[in-house]
Amino acid sequence: VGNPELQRRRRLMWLMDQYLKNDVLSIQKSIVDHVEYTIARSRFKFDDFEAYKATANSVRDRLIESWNDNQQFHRDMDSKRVYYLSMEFLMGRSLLNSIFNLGIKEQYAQALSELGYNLEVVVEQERDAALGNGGLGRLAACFLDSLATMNYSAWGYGIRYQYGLFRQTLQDGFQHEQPDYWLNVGNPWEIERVHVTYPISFYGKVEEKWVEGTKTFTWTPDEMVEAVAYDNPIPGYNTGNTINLRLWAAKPSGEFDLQSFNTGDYVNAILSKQRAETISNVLYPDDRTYQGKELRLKQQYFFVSASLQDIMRRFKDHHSTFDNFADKVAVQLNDTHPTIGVPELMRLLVDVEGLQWAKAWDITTKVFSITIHSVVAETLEKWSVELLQTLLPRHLQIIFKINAMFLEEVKNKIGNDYDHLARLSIIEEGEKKSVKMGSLALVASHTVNGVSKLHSELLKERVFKDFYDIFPHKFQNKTNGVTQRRWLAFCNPGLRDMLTKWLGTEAWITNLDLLTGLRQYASDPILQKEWNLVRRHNKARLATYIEAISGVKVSIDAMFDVQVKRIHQYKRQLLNVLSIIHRADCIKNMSPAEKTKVVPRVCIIGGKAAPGYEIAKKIIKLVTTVGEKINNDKDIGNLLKVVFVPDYNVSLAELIIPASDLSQHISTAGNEASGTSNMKFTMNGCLLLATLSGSNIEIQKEIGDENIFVFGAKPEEVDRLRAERRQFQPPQEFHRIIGMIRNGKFGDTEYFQELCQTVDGGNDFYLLGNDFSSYLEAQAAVDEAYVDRERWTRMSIMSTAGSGNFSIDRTTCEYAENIWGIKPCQPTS
Ligand code: Z15
Repeated sequence: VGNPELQRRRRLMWLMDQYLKNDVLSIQKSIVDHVEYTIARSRFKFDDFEAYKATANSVRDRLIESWNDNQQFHRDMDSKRVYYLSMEFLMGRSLLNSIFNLGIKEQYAQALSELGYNLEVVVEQERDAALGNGGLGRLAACFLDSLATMNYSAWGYGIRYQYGLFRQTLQDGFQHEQPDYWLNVGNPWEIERVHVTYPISFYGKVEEKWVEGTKTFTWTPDEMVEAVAYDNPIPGYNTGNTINLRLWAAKPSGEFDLQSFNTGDYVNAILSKQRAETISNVLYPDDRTYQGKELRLKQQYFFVSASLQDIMRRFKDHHSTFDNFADKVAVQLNDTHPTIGVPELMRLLVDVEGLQWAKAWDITTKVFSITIHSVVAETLEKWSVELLQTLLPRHLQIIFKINAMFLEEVKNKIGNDYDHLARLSIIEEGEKKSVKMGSLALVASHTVNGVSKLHSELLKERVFKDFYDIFPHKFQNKTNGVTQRRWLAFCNPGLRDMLTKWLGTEAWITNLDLLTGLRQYASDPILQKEWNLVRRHNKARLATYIEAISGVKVSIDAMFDVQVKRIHQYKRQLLNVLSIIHRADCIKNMSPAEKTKVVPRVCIIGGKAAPGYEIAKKIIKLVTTVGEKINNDKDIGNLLKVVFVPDYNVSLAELIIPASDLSQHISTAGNEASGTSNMKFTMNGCLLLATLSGSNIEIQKEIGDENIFVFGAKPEEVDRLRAERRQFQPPQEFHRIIGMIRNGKFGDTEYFQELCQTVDGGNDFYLLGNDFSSYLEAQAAVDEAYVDRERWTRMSIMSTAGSGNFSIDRTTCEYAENIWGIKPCQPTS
């Protein structure tokens, strides 16, 4: 009584009791309120899209509650947190994910249905958040789901691109790129933090001054922009833990450059400030070829600097010195893209906070760790010294100093062997000097990891061999995983319910190893029957979609043979097409009696080619022309259909993966760092046709040799085969098929020449000719297995049953324990 603060709190608590309950009526009320008050439509008349918006907003309210609780809890606990820095987060849709993880899906379904809307239809209204290219970006998204679900303290940091990955359309069978201006329909999932902003500087010059006996550096930039925070709540499954994905948008800086407003050219001054926004405008659609574009480096520095300033500000709220910064902060670099964070943290600690270099370096090396996703050193980024000198002059100085101190240290170990030192040097000498970002990250990180067992070995033996020799303790393996929440539980509801029924528990949703419990029923006719029923249902859904987009009618009795991933030479979609042509050709030469023995197939291919990647675009055109020809061939009929699914993205993957019988992961051995869709397919009971690359090898080990179709060269043979490829004689069929393409069987003689040349003996870098026979044999083995329904179904069940190891929760735990040093913790109430 009489304590106003207490009364105020009581009042607030009482009010909390009045809203945001999760019964159907409360949810209904909140949806309708949002229709009326947030999107300002009439509650008596709103369409499916408006229903989505209102529903999303009502879910958002609930997310914000748990987000706030979570932030408060970790502030109070002062727990160590991991910050996952990534240029890409390929999130896909959020609505189903959110209500599923919050455990309120049934209530929402009923609430909407009573209002005359169908949850499944409403969910489809959402645009994908496509802030990533492929595997690397989707992995980041899976990590967030897992970190939240397992109650870790974690944040993601990235860029709020206005344009996500381009949308792919087909015109006359050619890929065309459409801008993905995804924010123009509004984004209910983000919370704009207009007051969380940081200045980000570029260009200018550095001055050295002696202050009280120490040299200090003052960077006077020429350009300054502001980074504004947008928070995206990430709810864990069946836990109150909602973590944060903070994305930065570039805005003109408020204060800087005021003098230009006195020049009289007011309008142009405004327009030039507006250019700041270009920094966060667009996601680069080719993640693997390093182009050396200034804007890309600006993007990297922009988001990394904002994130580090933010992390340090938060740390300073609780601590007066940086002594135990590394006890509270772990920063994971997702590939080399955020590596400029190394000199940036040094700059912030030394130039801004006034720490000694040695102290700052000690902190830096305890904070950073890096994941490498590529197989060959050539794809690691190198920024020219010239560009760095212009754009980030102070950082270049810091990099030089890091390198000098590092080389001094290694000289003590390896002596003055110049070539050896040159290989270790962070600076690549030569006509055009450049900074090797991988080396910089490695020198500054306490740990570096690859993404599958084989890949991590390759890093030690090849990519970073010289570093492995001096820093063997830094190297680890962390085999990738995927979240079984999105990739099983809610993209495949039929299988989800069946698993829960047969295992007698839902616990597999957070403990995927429990799936091994299925093994004992793999031959059970009742499970087999139910299994195939669910699979047929999923296939029917996909067949409907395929007919709608392409007009091609496909039978769900046919085997759905799928290859969906970015189009790239090393992934060898061309090998797939060649065998499709071969199959068509065989069928055409068959007698009617022989034809009755053919296993009908629907070959589904999808994926985007980087806009400047001509060969990849030609592969797409080849798929579509081959499809056109085969699909209309009366001799072939329903025995073979070929469909290119345009605009492959996260949402389409959710439709395609549960409906696939066979999926292809056929990169040249050792050339795929890990692969993650292979794990999604396996979980969903799809069989793999695979080479010995990345995580295929580990999948084979888990599910057993008899449940996977493996072919092709061994990883350790690839170097030799490449060296000898000029002498290699590919089989007759291979030449014949290439000849068919060359001679215009699929039109466009001219256009496909360059593509055909890539597999000419001396050129065939990815060894298509070499692996062709073995590939055809594996394809025959697939057909043979498919006709034995009992056997195929058992293989399918065994795939799902053996996929437990590929839950990202396993991966996350390994990072947490062996790299980040963080433990799960959760509010007790
Ligand atoms: C990317 O998506 C991957 C590697 C890269 O170097 C870049 Cl720049 C982008 C992929 C790998 O190709 C794939 O094998 C791996 O599963 C994925 O990253 C996640 O680690």
